[in-house]
Amino acid sequence: MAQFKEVVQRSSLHPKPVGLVLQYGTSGFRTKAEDLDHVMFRMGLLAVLRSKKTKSTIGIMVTASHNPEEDNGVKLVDPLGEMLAPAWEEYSTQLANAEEQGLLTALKDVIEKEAVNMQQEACVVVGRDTRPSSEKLSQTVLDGVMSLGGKYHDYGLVTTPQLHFMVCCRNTHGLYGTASVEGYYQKVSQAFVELTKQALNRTDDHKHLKVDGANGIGALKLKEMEGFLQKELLVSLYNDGSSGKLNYLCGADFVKVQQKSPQGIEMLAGERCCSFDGDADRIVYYYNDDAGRFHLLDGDKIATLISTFLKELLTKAGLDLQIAVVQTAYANGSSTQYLEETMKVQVHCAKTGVKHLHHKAQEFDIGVYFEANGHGTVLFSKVGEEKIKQQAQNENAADEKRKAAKILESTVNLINQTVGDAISDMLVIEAILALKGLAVHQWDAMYTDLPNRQLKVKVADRRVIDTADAERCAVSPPGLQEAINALVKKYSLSRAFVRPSGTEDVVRVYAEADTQGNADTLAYEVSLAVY
Ligand code: 16G
Ligand code: ZN
Repeated sequence: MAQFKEVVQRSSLHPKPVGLVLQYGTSGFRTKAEDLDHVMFRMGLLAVLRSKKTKSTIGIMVTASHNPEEDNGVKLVDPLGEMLAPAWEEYSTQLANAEEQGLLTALKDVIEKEAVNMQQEACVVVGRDTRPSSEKLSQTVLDGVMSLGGKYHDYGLVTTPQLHFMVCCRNTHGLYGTASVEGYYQKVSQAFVELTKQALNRTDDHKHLKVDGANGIGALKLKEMEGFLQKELLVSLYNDGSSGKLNYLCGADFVKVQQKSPQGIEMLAGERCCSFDGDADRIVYYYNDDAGRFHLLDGDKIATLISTFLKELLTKAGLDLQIAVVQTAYANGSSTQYLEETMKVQVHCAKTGVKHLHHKAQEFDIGVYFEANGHGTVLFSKVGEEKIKQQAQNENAADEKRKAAKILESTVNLINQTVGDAISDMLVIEAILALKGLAVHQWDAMYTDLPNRQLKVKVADRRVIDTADAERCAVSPPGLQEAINALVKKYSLSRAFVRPSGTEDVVRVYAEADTQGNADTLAYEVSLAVY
């Protein structure tokens, strides 16, 4: 077919390095930018097939998130803004790894297996982060899309969650919002302003927030958005990309891993600060106390703040909706205990990786999910959203109840339900702190994190480790879990687990215990048991 002739011709402009093998992992493909040209072209092809198959617009985001500037990556976004379906992750891997002469066979294989109707129209939308390599790589994606006759729209520089938002808007015919960057700013900022206008006695001091933009796309987009926020938030932006290098000594991942403030930000005692990651789908907060001690408020603290706020509002609004928090094994034990025992919120544990948490959170009327690293959001079921809307307009309900339901309604509009979103999460947090009149140290004081330690261990083959129970139990190699159990028993308030990384060739070890010394020792002892 003429269609495929074009694919072959154009593919020769994006040759695959012979022998290079990559895998569509938890965050799509990610490696050195110079090794990704063929992958981009082929993901353009695959997105066209996925679009034909789903009869919907599909998204492609060119980013390597918190990785170093020299890296890049690519992820496909499914019709409602969710992560790509697992079977298609497989196809992505097969297509990316086919040698040049096998490309058509691999492509036709997908068409056949999925019974893709090649007459169906296709539409793909593309976005990219600020990496120097991203522009060219996103052009290559478009080349792939065009060579299979797909239509496209190039959103250019956008955050990952903005691209997810666009995909969802396009496939829900505007119900979720207007599929433009401006539409995103309007929807989110309107909800934010509605919420913060109801916070009493808010001074400029309360409105002030220091943001570390990781020298990335989030900084750029936050600047664009500022005008929409009607001075309800006063942002001082650091690491805005004007001079520093992307993710270098800054950003959410740096702050979370190093447990210290990013370079370039000056923190006065008690000042609220936050960091985005390189594609603005993660956020962590932090502050220095009066003694100059650094305090991190990670995804667990964020989930706790948001779920507590929502639960209180549900009670006030007289709404009987089921709320749950989804965490991973990395969630600090104190957060789980606080949620279950003090807040009486049900908590579930999912495997690491956004798609697992997202999937679990969909089971509830309101599902709050966050990874400790700061990636997360809140999902509302159709029924849940509907009940909230009805109560907000219910003339027969008491004022108090209606008011609480209205706050819930604005919160729903403020949240990007497609994926974790640093900008939207930041505004949710700021609105909650404003409405509850909480200073950052009061939020922090909801519970105290148990000391913990993470280590990576290099092993010959990390795949020999197999886990169960949302990665909290090692089922192979034999004897490993027993060894971990015996080590954990030596300490109090202790817990430890190991899991093979999905993004690096290492085994990750996590341990927590009553003191930092004990957490460190336990992590070290467990890492020895892994060898
Ligand atoms: C990916 C995941 C992130 C997870 C991390 C774990 C997405 C979009 N991203 O970056 O959620 O925390 O992998 O990495 O799912 P690891 O398997 O190397 O520990
Ligand atoms: Zn990211």
